[in-house]
Amino acid sequence: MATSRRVKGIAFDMYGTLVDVGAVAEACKEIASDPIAFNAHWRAKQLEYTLLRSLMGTYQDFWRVSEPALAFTIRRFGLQVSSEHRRRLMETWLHPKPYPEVAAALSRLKERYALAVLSNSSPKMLRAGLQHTALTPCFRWVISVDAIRLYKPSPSVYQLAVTKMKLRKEEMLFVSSNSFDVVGAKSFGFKVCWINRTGAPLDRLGVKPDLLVRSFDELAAAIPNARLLTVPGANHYTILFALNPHPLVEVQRFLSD
Ligand code: LAC
Repeated sequence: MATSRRVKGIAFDMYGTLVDVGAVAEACKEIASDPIAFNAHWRAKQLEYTLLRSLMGTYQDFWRVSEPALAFTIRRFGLQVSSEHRRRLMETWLHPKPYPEVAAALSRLKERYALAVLSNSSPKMLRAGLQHTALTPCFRWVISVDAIRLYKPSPSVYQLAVTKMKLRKEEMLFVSSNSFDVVGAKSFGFKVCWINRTGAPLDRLGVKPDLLVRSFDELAAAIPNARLLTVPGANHYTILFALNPHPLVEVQRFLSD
């Protein structure tokens, strides 16, 4: 028999989800002839270093991981970059831009749900980024992996959100635009919404999100009337039932993919 539980809390990834990391690509224009490729490489290296450091048990915070990832990328692209330019590039992480619809959608969601940020980023970067975007008041918790010195997608990180928010796993929705984070959170046991703005393919790791939307507007429209409905045996998918027809169509299309 199906069981359903109301969503009580929502935890959000930060970079690429709440705020636009494309803004970092803008800054890369000053040093690289292909700033998009440069930025993508830097971002991939940053992620790789978080994974490697988690596996090696040699945690350093996200700022300290990002600097050597930048140095590697500069070398990889054969560039000469002054320390002043490097500093400016790093500082773009402290001044991100929120996606345009995020603030209004969070204000709506905040009325009904306890909201948190759960990020691989360091406390200093999170404080600066949330202040810069004026999103700080939207969140009851800002949770950095720094507390446990491990990075997402380690299950310990998702458990940290459960512990801090004092909710059951089943009462939470996790929202991310990053495919690795979507599959990590889903595999931990969260209900997961993937905000896929670009139509990116999902990593093939055997799990899929419960809800697929293209923006925070679609998320905010979908969930106020939603119940999380767990249907045993239905390919282990949990379908987020929404009155708004549009995301539901997307979910059905996605689940049958
Ligand atoms: C986050 C980025 C670093 O967790 O993926 O906010």
